[in-house]
Amino acid sequence: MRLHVDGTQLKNVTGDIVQLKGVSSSGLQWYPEYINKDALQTLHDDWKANVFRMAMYTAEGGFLDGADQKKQYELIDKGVQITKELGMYCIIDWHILADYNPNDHIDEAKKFFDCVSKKYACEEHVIYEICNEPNQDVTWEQVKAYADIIIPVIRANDKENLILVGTPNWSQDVDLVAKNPLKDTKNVMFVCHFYAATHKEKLRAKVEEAIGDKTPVFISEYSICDASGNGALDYESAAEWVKLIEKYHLSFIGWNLSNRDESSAVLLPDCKKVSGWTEADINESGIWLRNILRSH
Ligand code: IDC
Repeated sequence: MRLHVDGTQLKNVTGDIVQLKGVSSSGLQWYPEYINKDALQTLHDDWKANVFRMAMYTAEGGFLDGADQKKQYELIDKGVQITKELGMYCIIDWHILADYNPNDHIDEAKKFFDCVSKKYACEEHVIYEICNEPNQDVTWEQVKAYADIIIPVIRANDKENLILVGTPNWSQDVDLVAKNPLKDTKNVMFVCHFYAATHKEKLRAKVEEAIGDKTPVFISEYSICDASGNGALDYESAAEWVKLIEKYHLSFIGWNLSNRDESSAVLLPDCKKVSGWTEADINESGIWLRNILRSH
């Protein structure tokens, strides 16, 4: 179960390359009901997912904006326990977005990651994602300053588990990482997100540049619609992304497990089931995602 980063690759203890593939929750503050054993079992058994990402929004009614923090911690606990039972990995995602500069809530982030890394230090399947998508004018230097504080907080409790670091420009600028490396890069990977109808050759070139510079890249969020999480699906662009994913054995996680009325939601808006979905319950992007997961 234990993972480590070797060069640009994620590996297991025997040194085999590991490709994590799975699904991300939507905002935990909006859709807590999908954090249940049967749902994750469906993703594991039927979708062939080996990782589940828990997107804990900080703003928009999330952890730092009115959500009951105890309940958010309990949900994470539940997800950690269920994924362990199922032999899956899980990602605890500090989902900054509207609150775009991770440094604005660094004290709260320190407290949060100190708490979860203490709790889950012995859980080899837990992965920490310390800032979903820095955006607006936030620079790599600002993200680095944040990461250079949060990573030691985690490492004081948990020496090994994988840590994912979001990159500037809504987690696209992975090419900047090598120009000014973090202080501690052990078992750290850098996040690229793509939405296939919006992000194409230019972003794929950044990923290739980053990997060429020895930066380990992890795709913790993507969809085949546009960057709003909605709009038409772009199968052609998505196929190019799949080629890149295969070429570098990149880990990849589809956005998002919900029945929200948007094309990135993998369930149909009128699907009320919280597990055990059949093809009749799944949205077009979900059908594509499930096929991709099942064939990798
Ligand atoms: C979107 C959700 C949408 C929600 C919106 C604002 O799909 O329902 O209203 O957030 O909170 C991201 C973000 C992710 C976004 C997604 C689509 O990480 O939170 O989810 N997206 O816009 N980055 C690029 C796209």
